[in-house]
Amino acid sequence: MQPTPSLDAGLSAELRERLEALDLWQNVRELRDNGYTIIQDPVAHALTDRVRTAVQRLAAVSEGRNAGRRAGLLLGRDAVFPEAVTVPKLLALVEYLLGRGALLSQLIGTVRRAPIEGLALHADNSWFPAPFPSWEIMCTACWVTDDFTRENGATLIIPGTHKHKHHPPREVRESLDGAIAIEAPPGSIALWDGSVWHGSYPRQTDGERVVLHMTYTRIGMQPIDDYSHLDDAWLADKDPQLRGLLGRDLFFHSTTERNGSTDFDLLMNTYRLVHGPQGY
Ligand SMILES: O=C(O)CCC(=O)C(=O)O
Ligand SMILES: [Fe+2]
Repeated sequence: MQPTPSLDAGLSAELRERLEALDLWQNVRELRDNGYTIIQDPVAHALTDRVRTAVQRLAAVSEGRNAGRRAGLLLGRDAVFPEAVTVPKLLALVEYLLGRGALLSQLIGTVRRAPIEGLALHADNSWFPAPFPSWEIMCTACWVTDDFTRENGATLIIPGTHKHKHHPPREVRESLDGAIAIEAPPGSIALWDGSVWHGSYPRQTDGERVVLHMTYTRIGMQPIDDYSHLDDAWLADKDPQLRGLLGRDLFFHSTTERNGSTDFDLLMNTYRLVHGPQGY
């Protein structure tokens, strides 16, 4: 058995200070021990009504097993989304899980109404074959815009299963042994790593369950959404952290037949993003 790592093992001084200032050590402990946590950030609470309305407005009927309404590729589709993906407590915990320079991977909205079946148990590392590495590849944050309770179709999760480092086996997918509901009021952001096993309960109550799902991935991985249509003019009046979240100044794909190599300035910028301004 590996000893339980200390909470701040391997974290940069800058991140430790940010986690301290934002009062996030309990959330860090929960991520380490359970694979998920619930974030209460005043910035998120202030945006929640706009997040809910925007997802409801944009969500269209989708076909298939998990029928319900969905909206995708959301970042440029309402002014609230660029604000939503940079909530300070969320970004600090994303850095705790994924390291410096993490990328936005996917932004979708879902609207679920009874009767609707729950989501099957899975780990979000869906695009990565097991075994999962000891570090997290990606993480998912779900913005709760109405009460998350079991009857309302909350996310279900099996705490601690991120330590198995593989996809959930069939027996557990069927038994849901150890599953609990993530109970949380509107304005909460439930954050889990890519390894923990989760799904959702069927919704049994009236009204709409509206969730914004925000996925981030470690630098060097392939994001799911392609936001290349959001240009520098779109970015100009946004939080500068968005450039980083969109991987705008990375050296990937910079080799051409002409230059025969990667772009040196972008390469150095990528190094700084990964290793911090002082290098390593
Ligand atoms: O909708 C839910 O409760 C869970 C969705 C989910 O599995 C995810 O966003 O990764
Ligand atoms: Fe998931």
